Amino acid sequence: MTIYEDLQWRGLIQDISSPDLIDKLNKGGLTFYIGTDPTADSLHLGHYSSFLITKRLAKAGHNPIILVGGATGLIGDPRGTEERKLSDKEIIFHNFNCLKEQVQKIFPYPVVNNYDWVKDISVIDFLRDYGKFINVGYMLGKDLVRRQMENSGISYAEFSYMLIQGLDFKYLHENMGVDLQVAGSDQWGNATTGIELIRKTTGDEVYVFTMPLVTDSKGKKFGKSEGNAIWLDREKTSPYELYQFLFNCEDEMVITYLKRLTFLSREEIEQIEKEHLQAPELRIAQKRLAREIIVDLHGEDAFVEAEQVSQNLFNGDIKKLAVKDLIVAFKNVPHCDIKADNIVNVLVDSQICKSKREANEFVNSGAISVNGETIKDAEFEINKSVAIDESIVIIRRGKKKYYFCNLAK
Ligand code: 485
Repeated sequence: MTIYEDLQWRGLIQDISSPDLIDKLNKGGLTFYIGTDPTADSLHLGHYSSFLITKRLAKAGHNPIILVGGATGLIGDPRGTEERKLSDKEIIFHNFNCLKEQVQKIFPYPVVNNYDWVKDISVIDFLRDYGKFINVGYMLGKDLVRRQMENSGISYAEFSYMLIQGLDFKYLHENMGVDLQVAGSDQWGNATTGIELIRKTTGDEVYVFTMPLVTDSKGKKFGKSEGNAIWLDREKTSPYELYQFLFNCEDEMVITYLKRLTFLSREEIEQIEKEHLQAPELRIAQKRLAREIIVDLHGEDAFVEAEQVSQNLFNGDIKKLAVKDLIVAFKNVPHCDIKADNIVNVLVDSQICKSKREANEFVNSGAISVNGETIKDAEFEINKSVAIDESIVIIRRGKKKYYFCNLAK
């Protein structure tokens, strides 16, 4: 299988700017770049899925360069919806440093910053050297620009964004031998502006290919849990949380994710697919997806630990869990504040039970557990020595209902 066929099989090709690119991809030896803006201090799972292309193409003999857009981050790429708020320069520079460090850990390739070559371009040179070559009609034809104009209007700054991404391509072509830009499909307009600029100013032919954005079965962007991004920084999204997210991904999408987010071969994925279809409830495919991604991002130990945390929770061994994992694991259960008291009073005060009578019944029938241990004694005292880290009490009522209680100091 050629690299192009492999990319196609993985569902990684949305559009290519010219069919000539197919041969060039299969031959090897291209220098290419992919860019991101430092809008946050960490990349998320969506970025990960796109940036993996660097490793795939590197394996096929190409040379990746990663751009973190210190300049473009100060302007804002039009999203097609509403105008972005400008971020302070300090924040963008801070984010740049965070992303650079993070990217270098995960993707061992040169990182460049477009701020280095954009910051000293004068307005006059910008308009003469770049603006002069790009027709407004061409710019207005770009999908995201049109959509944003129709929605909330677009400022001149965001309208000009594509010119900066275009001049980046030209700069990297002339100074670092870049002949290809790879990006998600939303970047088609920005990336092809570079092709146009380079063709008009140098006569050279350069290439773009875009990848479909990874979505869930309803077409929503993949990599968000309750609207929050799944971050690659383990301080923001712990390996356990990442494990949970991947372990719970949809049966009908998991094979697509294995193709797009791992380096498993076609044979391996087809084998996993067979097993998955026979017994989806075993979550073989989801476990493998979690394993591949977490090991790649955080290492083998982090994966083993995340799996262990899940196992402990499943078995009710709550006391074995670290406080940070407890907080994540019980993020979505009701939270309440409690005072030291006997179990019956605690159950009533926290409204876990409606009345003392009900609380007594639950306790007597063995339906209440505290930090994983069944409590049958109505006089059982909840206090600091019972709480995890002297402050957290996980109460379970019945088989499934959990409550995360903070014990007052
Ligand atoms: O020369 C460039 C300057 C900036 C950029 C790229 C080349 C960044 C680009 N405009 C952008 O906004 N990228 C997104 C980001 O930073 O979050 C995402 C894309 C996605 C994929 C990913 O970056 O929306 O499709 O390309 C890597």
